[in-house]
Amino acid sequence: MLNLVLFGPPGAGKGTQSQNLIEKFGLIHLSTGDLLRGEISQGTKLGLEAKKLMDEGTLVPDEVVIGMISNKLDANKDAKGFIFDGFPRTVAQAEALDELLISKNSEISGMIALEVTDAELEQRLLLRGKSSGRPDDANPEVIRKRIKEYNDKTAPVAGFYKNQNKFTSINGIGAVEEIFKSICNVIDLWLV
Ligand code: B4P
Repeated sequence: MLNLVLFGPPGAGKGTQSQNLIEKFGLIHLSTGDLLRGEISQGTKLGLEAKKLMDEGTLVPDEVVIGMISNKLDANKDAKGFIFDGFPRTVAQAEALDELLISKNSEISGMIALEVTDAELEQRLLLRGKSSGRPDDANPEVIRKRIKEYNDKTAPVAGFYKNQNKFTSINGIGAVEEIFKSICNVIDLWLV
């Protein structure tokens, strides 16, 4: 089973690369950002609570996102594997994910981190904000808050996978197809 954690700061290209990867490897895409936005558009209680935090660039509580992922794993028992996009975003989420997978006789194959400079991230998110309608992309202050949340709470997750010898970092700046090739080269090594 191929279980990939696609990692990187907001706007690094995790969602963009996931779209190509699900096609090539037949994986289920689990994006906590997309799942939360789905709750918001359906107007659920969870969505209403998450919206306030997301609009200001703050992470949603661990138990909320862990619960969503747990439900999705249960609902896709026959999957060939998963791409975890935007999850885990804290060390507590990474520990919970390991436990969930162990209980299903599975494990993370590896993490691939997309390296992108803060200046490039800000530019990409502001550009997307012009057309996406996402409140968290439209405002430079919120974008900086998201990058700070990443540096404070999410960056340590890389260490969690480094300790397990499951961490690879690649350059996330350049043409989308070139970055996709670099990711595939790493996955091919795992599949040997
Ligand atoms: P996410 O939805 O995960 O949003 P993201 O980090 O902005 O996305 P991504 O890195 O996927 O960027 P993309 O490919 O779209 O999170 C949003 C919020 O949800 C968080 O702030 C948080 O509040 C909450 N949340 C989500 N998961 C959580 C969790 N686990 N725990 C707690 N809270 C959680 O790319 C961005 C832009 O760059 C696009 O416009 C794209 O076209 C462009 N781009 C991509 N690759 C490019 C390239 N190579 N060159 C130029 N542009 C490129």
